[in-house]
Amino acid sequence: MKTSRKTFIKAGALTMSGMLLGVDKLSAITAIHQTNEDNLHKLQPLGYAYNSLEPWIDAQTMEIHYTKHHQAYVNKLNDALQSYSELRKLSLAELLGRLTNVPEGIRGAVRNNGGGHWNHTFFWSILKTGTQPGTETLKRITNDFGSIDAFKEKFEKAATSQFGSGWAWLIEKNGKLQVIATANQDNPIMNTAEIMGKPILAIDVWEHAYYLKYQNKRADYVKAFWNVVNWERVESILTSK
Ligand code: MN3
Repeated sequence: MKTSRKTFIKAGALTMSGMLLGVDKLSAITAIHQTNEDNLHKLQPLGYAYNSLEPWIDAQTMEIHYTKHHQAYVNKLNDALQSYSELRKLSLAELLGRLTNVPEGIRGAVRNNGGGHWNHTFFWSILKTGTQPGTETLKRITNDFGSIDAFKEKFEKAATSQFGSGWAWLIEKNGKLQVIATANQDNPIMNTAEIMGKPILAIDVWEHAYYLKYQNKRADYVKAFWNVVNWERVESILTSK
């Protein structure tokens, strides 16, 4: 490996120090850390049953999505990092926040699979039935979008109009909320992102996230998503420094 950890961190820190502070804290919340002695990334426990989000997201989709798709991102990320012991010491958020410093030979694999691991870990954490937007969430959304309905409309539009596979996000950037979409497994904590920010909420619009139940009707899945947003978690992310 040509890039030493010190050089790698220094180069990243020059442009990324402010942002990294935020994402490192976020990664602590979502516990995306490789804690074993081999520094391997691991699939985190889902924390709820596969059928918890029925009828809006079906148990079979959840099981395949988590045990097959998500696990595959984790495995391929570990494969890519196999001969890069220094990079394996970094948290996933650190790795993605300094993606441009990752050696070119594995950068694509880290972007796709590290992104896939981070995005899904985050996604599982913001899903729950039966919650309502909190006080701060309502205040911030109303302030930046006009109303909760105006926000939902904007988010749904980003999710349905994302061409092919990708994600729609609610992010915070410079203290303001905004809606963005990313292709494939890209996300707003990557330093290659067009718009970087702190992820507050996200929806996976890859077909594997909805096809078994909704087939080609992505818009129906996106509408149903509002029934499974964990607003308590959104409130906690929004109010965390
Ligand atoms: Mn997915």
